[in-house]
Amino acid sequence: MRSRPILYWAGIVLPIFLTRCAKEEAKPQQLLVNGNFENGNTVPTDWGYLTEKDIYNGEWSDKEFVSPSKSAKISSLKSDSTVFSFWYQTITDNLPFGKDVTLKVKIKGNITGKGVSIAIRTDDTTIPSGRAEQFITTQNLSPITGSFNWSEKTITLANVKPTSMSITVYFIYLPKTTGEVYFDDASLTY
Ligand SMILES: [Ca+2]
Repeated sequence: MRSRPILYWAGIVLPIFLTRCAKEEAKPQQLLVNGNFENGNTVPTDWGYLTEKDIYNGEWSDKEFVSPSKSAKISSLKSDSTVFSFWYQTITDNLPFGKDVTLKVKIKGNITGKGVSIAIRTDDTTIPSGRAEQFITTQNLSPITGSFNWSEKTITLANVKPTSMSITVYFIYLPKTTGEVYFDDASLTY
């Protein structure tokens, strides 16, 4: 049998390849708003910062960033054995039931101790309340601490429950930590 010319095969393989690419481009769907922390007046819009005590400071920083010219910072000069603090955003629209959601964020840090973690939780209420329906964190999987330049961290929560009414993402400054850390260019996709 004579071999087919290359263009023959290109005519079959290329359309399949291009169709695949088009499908890939249809994804991923972005769930976070203001993931680059650029928008806001005195605080970044759509993000919140919470701490139990003021020993940990959350700031909207213009000192360090990946996308110009802002990021979310947490810092502390003093370590505490129980207190933690975090930046967070809660999503209630267009929840991807039954899908896996992946949180990505770029982090730069100069921290000692337990460090930081990133986490995702779902709730059957529109704001996080009581026990999470689902929860996943990098805390014990892959600790983030030390001195490091901008690097992307990621975690995936599998199979969002159809009873979910909200998904919340967290960038957490853990107890027993000192130093400063910056978060930028966050995304939550499925
Ligand atoms: Ca930014």
